[in-house]
Amino acid sequence: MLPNDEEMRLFDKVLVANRGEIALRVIRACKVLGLKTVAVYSEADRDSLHVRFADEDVCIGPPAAGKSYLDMKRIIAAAEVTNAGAIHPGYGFLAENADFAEVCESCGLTFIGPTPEQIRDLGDKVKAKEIMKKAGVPVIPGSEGVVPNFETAARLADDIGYPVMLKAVAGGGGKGMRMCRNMAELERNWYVASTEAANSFSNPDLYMEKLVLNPHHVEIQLIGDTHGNYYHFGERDCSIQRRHQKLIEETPSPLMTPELRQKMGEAAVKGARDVNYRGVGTIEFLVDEELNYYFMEMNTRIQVEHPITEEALEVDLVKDQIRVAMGERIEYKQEELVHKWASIECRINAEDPDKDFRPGPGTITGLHIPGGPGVRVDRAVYTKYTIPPFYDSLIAKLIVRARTREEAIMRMRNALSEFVVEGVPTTVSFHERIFTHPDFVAGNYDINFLESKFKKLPAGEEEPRAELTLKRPAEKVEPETVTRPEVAKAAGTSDQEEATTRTEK
Ligand code: MV4
Repeated sequence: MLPNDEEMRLFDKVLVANRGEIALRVIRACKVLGLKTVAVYSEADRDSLHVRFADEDVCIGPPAAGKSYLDMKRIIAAAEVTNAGAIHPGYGFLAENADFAEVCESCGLTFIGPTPEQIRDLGDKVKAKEIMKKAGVPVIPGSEGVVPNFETAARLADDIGYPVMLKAVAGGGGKGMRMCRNMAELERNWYVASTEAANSFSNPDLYMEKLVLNPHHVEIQLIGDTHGNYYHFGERDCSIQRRHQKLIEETPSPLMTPELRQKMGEAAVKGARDVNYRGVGTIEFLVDEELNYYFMEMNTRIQVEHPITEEALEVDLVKDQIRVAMGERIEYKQEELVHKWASIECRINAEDPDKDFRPGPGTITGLHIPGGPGVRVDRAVYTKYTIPPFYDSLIAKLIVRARTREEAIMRMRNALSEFVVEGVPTTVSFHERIFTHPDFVAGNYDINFLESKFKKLPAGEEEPRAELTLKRPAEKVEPETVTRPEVAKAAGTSDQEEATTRTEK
């Protein structure tokens, strides 16, 4: 039953306030929904695919992000001259800028995302923690909000027990965070951390948490519509990170059990419901070796790694996100939102792993994109495309899916071996090393994997290689009999018919 008119946020044209693969991804979802699209681009992106495939395009300025993709006035002006009724922010840039969401709404534009208040509150690390704690979501033991001075910090740390983490309220993504193993380190770090926070974030406030040892970064994908419907789409394990940059994401997590997935999913839905969350969102948790899970942060945007959830559960999250903004009801049955596949994503960046991942922008002189059943490559590059130096270095997201994690790893290895990019350095070879590492293959990793198990080897020393022998998966694995980390085979579908090449062109 459609909601009555005043609830429908009708628009027929969406301005995509982003670039690269996510801009293309949003354009594709808009087309599926019969919506017109407007691309905005900087002079550096004149030859980009998102410009080519949008119905209309507007140049919004010079290459510098601050004068283009981050410039609210230019983006709003582009929406007005093209008569777009909605703006999709993608990820990064202005996607989690509450002021931008507010300006859109005040200009009569639908911001495709949560309300400005939700972006503001859930983007505040301390407020988000308070909201989640009130909703009954487990949070990391620590201070009740900001720690006012060192004396209080010392007393708190004694109560919590070392080691503790000092975190800048305005920090994030690993910035403004310091571990303290004892009082001496706490004293030293207290003054450094608050000065650093004042300088980096113009806010010196710190809060404290017990250190969660050797955790996994496990995030839960959720959605809420404007009719009281909330769902979760299971987890993504994003523990393989380098300097807080995610490199590999997978679902299901090797750590997960059906019981833990249900508990974490329900906690995430409860948190969303308690704030009437609108749109798609992700709640990040730290999960320790005893499978204790703690709220870490909430992301109020569509995330880079959303495709593995789409592939594993056979959903279209970006389409759902836009449908919520149009006022439609999202009608899933939570019990049907289960893994039909295992899915893994590698971020292929134009960076040189042998030169400390130094970005290597430039022209792609040769390109072969892998394919075959269960292979999807979300990208906005093409042969002779020039990767500009002004933005991130993402070339493509290589996503695979298969009925088991083992087979997905095989598919990923093969796809990586097929992936040819000439003219710029890439991280393909680095990913190939990870996908043959015995600990990764065994699912035996946590956030410290790259630092601890992937150290630079002395010259000439060979890395351990894990050979995978594919166990013949059981013909019909019914959901209730799914064991970790097997995934349920969707009843009645055959790999071949389902696993068509899902390469995003
Ligand atoms: C932590 C933690 C351990 N204990 N908090 C990293 C960035 C931001 N998301 C918070 N982070 C962490 N907070 C406590 N109490 C470990 C990390 C952390 C981390 C978390 C997820 C993924 C990768 C990480 C790498 C280093 C540290």
